[in-house]
Amino acid sequence: MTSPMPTRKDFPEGFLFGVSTAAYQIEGSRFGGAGACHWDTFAATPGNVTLAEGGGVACDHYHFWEQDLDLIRDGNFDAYRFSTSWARVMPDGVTPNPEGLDFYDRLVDGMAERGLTPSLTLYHWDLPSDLAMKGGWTNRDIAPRFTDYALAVMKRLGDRVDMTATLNEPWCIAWLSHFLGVHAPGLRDIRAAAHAMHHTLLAHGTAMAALRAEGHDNLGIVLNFETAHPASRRADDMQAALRQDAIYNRWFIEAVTGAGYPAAALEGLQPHLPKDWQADMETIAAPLDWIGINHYTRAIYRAVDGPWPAGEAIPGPLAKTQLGWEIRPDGLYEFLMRVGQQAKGTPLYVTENGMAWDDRVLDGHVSDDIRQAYIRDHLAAAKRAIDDGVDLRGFFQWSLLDNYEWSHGYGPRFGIVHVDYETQKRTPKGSYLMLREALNR
Ligand code: IFM
Repeated sequence: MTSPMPTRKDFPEGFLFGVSTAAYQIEGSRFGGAGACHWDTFAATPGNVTLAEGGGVACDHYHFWEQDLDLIRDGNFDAYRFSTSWARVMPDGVTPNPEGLDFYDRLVDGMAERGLTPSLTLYHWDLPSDLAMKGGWTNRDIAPRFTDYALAVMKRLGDRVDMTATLNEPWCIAWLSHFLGVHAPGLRDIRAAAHAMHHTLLAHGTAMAALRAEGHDNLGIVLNFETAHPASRRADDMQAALRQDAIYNRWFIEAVTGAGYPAAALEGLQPHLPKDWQADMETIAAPLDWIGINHYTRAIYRAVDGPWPAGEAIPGPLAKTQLGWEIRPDGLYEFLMRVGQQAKGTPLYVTENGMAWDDRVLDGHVSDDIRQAYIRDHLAAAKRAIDDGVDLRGFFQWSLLDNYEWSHGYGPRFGIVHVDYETQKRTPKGSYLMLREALNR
């Protein structure tokens, strides 16, 4: 049984309903003078990405952006969460590309013309290759480089964007990419991972201070959270789940809210962290105006033999999405309550939530009943958290469009709007029509 669809009037006055995207996943990295980024080369390396697909063309949003903004406006959404591509704004990582900044200028003006609130994310994973070659997130120098980039973007757009996040999902930037090796640069090395776990946060804190010094406000960070349940009540399985929770769900939120790194993660990571990391913790705990929560699924962990943090995810019993991710809306409620406590006084946003399905266009329509149920249940979970006292200010669907799903290529379809990648035709799915009706102003 699924929840009835909440409507706009079930949420507090001024609550922002939006959609989210990310530059590399939709724009087309070969257009507009963008430089190479580490995803271009990661994808071009055999074995990393399904069909070795990259973001060269993607949804060609670089040319279709007006039509895409029209879709957001016509869906009765209030806000658009987008990211700027570092490799488009600074093709070599340091030198501004006026053509790239002009593109985002037009995009933000286009939002204003359509009455949409712009929510900017400065880094959603397209690291310029020249910086990747210098060690990327494993090199401490990334903090000043990222800060310069953030300042350049905000100098141009800061007068018109309403809210700005430094990083999207530092767990993915650091752990998924340097320990699990699933995302660019595809490393599997605990020292590289520990350095990236620290340097993402150092870059965030350094940029926050610099942006504030320039008078920018409404600054935050977007973190992803995934429930980690133990496979059994056995002590070693419980330990594996707790370690996973510490690395995934505690490391970043505790550091940015001033609680430091959790002991359950330091136990294994401390020997591999950069020297004198403790001296950076104050910078990392820069005051936040808001926190973004991305939530999709839960995972079940069991202990395995091997060096720290030894544990592996096993399939769970719940209904699953196209990617095999379990559907569990209670997890969203639980994390909203948990982060609401950890960051008391800081407004929260659900900055991403959605699901992949193998959607097809039939007679001009895309029926995605399973996504409609997913959206209803997750909006109901968010409403429950608000009713229970959480200061939640908005909810962004992932994603506006079907798009490039990183190492899975173009197979998984997360959009509420279907994209035909041959013709670039956009077809609103049933979920888009359901939301349009529920958000009717
Ligand atoms: O597509 C991604 C997005 O880039 C970051 N958050 C999770 C989404 C689905 O995997």
